[in-house]
Amino acid sequence: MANEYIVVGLGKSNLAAVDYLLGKGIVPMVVDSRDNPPLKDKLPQNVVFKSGDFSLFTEEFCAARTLVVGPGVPLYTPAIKAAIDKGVEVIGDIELFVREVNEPVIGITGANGKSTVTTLVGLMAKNAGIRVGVGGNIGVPALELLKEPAKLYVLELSSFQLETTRSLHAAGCTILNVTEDHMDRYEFDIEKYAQAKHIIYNNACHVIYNRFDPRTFPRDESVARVSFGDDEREYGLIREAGHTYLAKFGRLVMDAAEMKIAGKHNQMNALAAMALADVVGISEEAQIETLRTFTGLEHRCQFVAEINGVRYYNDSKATNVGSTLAAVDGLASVTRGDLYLLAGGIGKGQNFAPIGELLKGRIKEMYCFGRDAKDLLVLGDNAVSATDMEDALRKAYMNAKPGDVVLLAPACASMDMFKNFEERGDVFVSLVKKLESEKC
Ligand code: UMA
Ligand code: ADP
Repeated sequence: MANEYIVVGLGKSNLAAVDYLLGKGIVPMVVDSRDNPPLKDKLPQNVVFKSGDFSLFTEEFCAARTLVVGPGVPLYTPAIKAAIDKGVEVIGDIELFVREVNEPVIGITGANGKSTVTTLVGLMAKNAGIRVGVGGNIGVPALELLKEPAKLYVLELSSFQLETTRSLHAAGCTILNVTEDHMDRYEFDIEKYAQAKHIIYNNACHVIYNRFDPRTFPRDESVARVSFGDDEREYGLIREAGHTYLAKFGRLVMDAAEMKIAGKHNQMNALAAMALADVVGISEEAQIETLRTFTGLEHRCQFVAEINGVRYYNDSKATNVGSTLAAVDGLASVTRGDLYLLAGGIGKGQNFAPIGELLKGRIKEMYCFGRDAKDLLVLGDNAVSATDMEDALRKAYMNAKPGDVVLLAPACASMDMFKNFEERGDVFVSLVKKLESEKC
């Protein structure tokens, strides 16, 4: 007999999906392309697990009622595509989640800033006394949030997750920005990546978009919308007497200098978070309190140490070119001398040319390591090869003078040399600390 439900790819979101389906009395079959995916041991005994290239399962996929596909598995995988062509329902964990909950959902996507804005909105709700669940791409699978029912859900949504979601009716949602990332999953076409992100706006009550990034503009004329951006309109910035204020429709809300997270990109993140908070009625008092106290997430332009007058920053979460540019820009105010960049890893098919522009002035030297270092090394004579991150750091340490900044903001994914961006950041922090102790 055909398996009604097949869970494709055993990552943490699909482990939560298995748990959820079992709770509904549905016993799915689970397949993974890896022989021993790390979470295999967590599957209950009564769940059949099969491993192997997905092409081996084409017939089973085509005979299923529903495939629940993990975000790490592309929908163009031939066996999945065959099932789609046969009319099999293909969904992901977010679709299961939004079908289940009746409470308002806020959805946040974008190439960069998702985790920061998701965290800010979650904290704003919490500070306003609202029982809130925060999850999605940020790391806590959405279905796990059902264990502690909330009155409001704030979800970070990746383009991969949105591709398998169709029933989201967000109370408020945003595409923060669209710059190149995951190009290898989107036929090297940024418009295809943008299209996946636009799924978040379908049937939304309120859309928040970036008025300086046309790729984020809602394409449905009838949807209620409000924008954020770096001018005085709507949610914007007003500059007065040497100060920059976060403002709503021309009204000053708070001095941006009161925020602990720096850089213009974080001012944009704050504006987007306030706009989202407003659509679900989170008090302005809670919004301001959150923006005043939030010190930023780990691995995002995190200050690590000052050694011999040189400041070291960990921005391991900069996994694409846009985020590296934002990090360099954001650190401009603390860089009294030169900036040295550590970059490299898996390039995901991005165009690195904007980093080449920075090498003409803003960046003194860039030390390149990892699988796609060769694509960075061609950007300028001041792009220098390093064998690994430790070698890159040593080189920066040797060259930097008091007042300079050394920044890890790799513009690449980490999985060629590390488990994930967190491990990459942790290794960097411990190497910097080692340098600091050697100096003492
Ligand atoms: N994999 C295989 N074979 C399979 C299935 C998966 O090799 O059969 C690999 C994938 O290629 C991937 C890993 O296993 O490298 C895990 O993939 P998954 O889709 O099962 O992922 P989960 O563990 O469920 O984690 C996912 C998100 N991962 C991805 O989108 C790749 C996590 O985002 C997210 O936190 C989690 O769900 C909870 O919702 C991570 C991420 O890198 C942080 N996201 C991308 C990004 O932010 O740029 C989109
Ligand atoms: P995401 O979850 O989308 O990866 P994060 O909030 O984790 O975003 O930030 C990742 C990195 O992206 C940050 O360290 C910073 O360098 C950069 N960044 C954050 N917000 C923005 C933004 N609004 N625009 C461009 N880059 C940003």
